[in-house]
Amino acid sequence: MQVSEAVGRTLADLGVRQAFGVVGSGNFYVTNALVAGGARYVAARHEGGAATMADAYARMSDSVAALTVHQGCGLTNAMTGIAEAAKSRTPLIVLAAEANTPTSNFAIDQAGIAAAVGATAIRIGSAETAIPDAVRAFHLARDERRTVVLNLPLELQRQTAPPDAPPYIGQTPEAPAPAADDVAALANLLCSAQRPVIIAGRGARHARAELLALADACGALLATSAVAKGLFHGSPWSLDISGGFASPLAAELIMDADVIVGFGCALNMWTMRHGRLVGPEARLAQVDVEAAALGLHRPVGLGVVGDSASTAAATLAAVDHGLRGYRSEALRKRIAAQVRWRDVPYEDWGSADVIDPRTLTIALDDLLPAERVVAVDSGNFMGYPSMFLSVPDEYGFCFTQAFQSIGLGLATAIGAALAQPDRLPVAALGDGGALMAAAELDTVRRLGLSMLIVVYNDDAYGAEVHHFAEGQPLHTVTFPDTDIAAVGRGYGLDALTVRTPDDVAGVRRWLNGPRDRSLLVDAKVAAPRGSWWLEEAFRGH
Ligand SMILES: Cc1ncc(C[n+]2csc(CCOP(=O)(O)OP(=O)(O)O)c2C)c(N)n1
Repeated sequence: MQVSEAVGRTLADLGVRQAFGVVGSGNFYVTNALVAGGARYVAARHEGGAATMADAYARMSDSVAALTVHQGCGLTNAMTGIAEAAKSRTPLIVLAAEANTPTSNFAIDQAGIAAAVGATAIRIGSAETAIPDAVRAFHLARDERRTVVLNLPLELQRQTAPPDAPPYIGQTPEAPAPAADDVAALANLLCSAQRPVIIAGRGARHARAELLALADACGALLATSAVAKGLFHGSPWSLDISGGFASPLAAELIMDADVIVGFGCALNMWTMRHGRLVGPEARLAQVDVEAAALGLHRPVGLGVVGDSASTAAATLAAVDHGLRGYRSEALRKRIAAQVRWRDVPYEDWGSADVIDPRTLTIALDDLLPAERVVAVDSGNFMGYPSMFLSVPDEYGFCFTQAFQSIGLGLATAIGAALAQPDRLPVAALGDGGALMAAAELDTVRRLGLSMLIVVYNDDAYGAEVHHFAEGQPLHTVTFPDTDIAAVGRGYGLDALTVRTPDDVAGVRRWLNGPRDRSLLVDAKVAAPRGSWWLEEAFRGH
């Protein structure tokens, strides 16, 4: 078997089921070998899109995904998405062909650029080590949650790899169990709290049941970081997202907490609003599988190394049960009536020409089936879908924002749609992010997805206009009106221009079927001022 074939087959045997990429001469064979081994391959129209599709697929399927790219320029095109995946600790394998002759036009320092964005670089060292190298890449991705760039030197690819034993798959090693002293300290902290709040992050997405039980025992309220939105959906004690997207009531209750425990959550500036959500008397604790994560973003009085689910379960066994904590019947009613953003009164900015983005998003929340997966791009608009659309669980929201790049939202929605095929995929984009990634509208059509793409179109880089302009001329960040609905039709999608609440009826008609094509909504949105959450978030940007 040739090296390229052996690598593709090995990864497929290890369980890589989904790959995305752009095929060129150098990654042709390895991609075909992956497919021959049983993986599905999706051809994106740009490597940047392919990288984020793979990232989102991995996040929403809890599996290792693959990205396959041509040597040199294929990899550089993918770098923004790779950086996002690496910062998010997404288990992803980037199969990157590599030109090793310095005079090749494609030659660059691939290990160097991978390392520069926080990915782990591995090279197939020889034909003899091809299979063990591929196995190592897989284990680094799955077990250490690394984004691994596996470089495949061109001159090795056609050599013969010696047959090797079938790859050892094994289980992901057990996450560390918390130390007994730490569990006792955490239990004491929670038992002593009058108003405890548990905040779950990405690292606790698997720990819903354990955290709900622990919160019930000690009377805690529950919130998530943005990437874990949906985790506590359905609990009457859920405050939804903690941070800039928190509703006024959620923010008030978190600020009043006397104990905050982050499970698998960095408690970073976004989740804690630069610390403003931490009251002066609040005691903080943090649980994470990695010691280095404890206290990294803000000091914590108690740091526990441990897996979120097993730590929550062990702590449950150690706390007194039936504590009242933060909970009361009056508070339950207040949360039910006020915690959702859509229940917060606002003055509508709409006119005959433009729709208020809140009115639009609330109307969509009413229309769309509950079983949905929402992907959000970056920009001034981004809070509207994040705050006004509810999602059924932690697989209902895919937030590729660790690198704060615009242009990742559409590819995120594609990857999430394939990982959650029974849900309605919703891509929420700004006009800037949508046009940056428009090539992937072709991928949406080709895959036959039934996706709702909502473009919050203010004909501007609204984030810059509202948050950074400070008296600057605006011609570098504003654009003439663009008919993005026509762009969508050009790619073979259904499309609709929305200016008023009545126009949203077109979405209902599409939902009623046959939905054989995706629908792009070009929503001409009112943006008389910047979004309040970014005003706050960008202080000290
Ligand atoms: C790749 C990249 N380029 C530039 C930026 C800076 N930036 C942040 S938000 C933004 C504007 C986005 O515009 P749009 O998608 O229309 O959303 P809006 O802010 O108007 O709601 C820009 C250019 C970025 N974050 N990422």
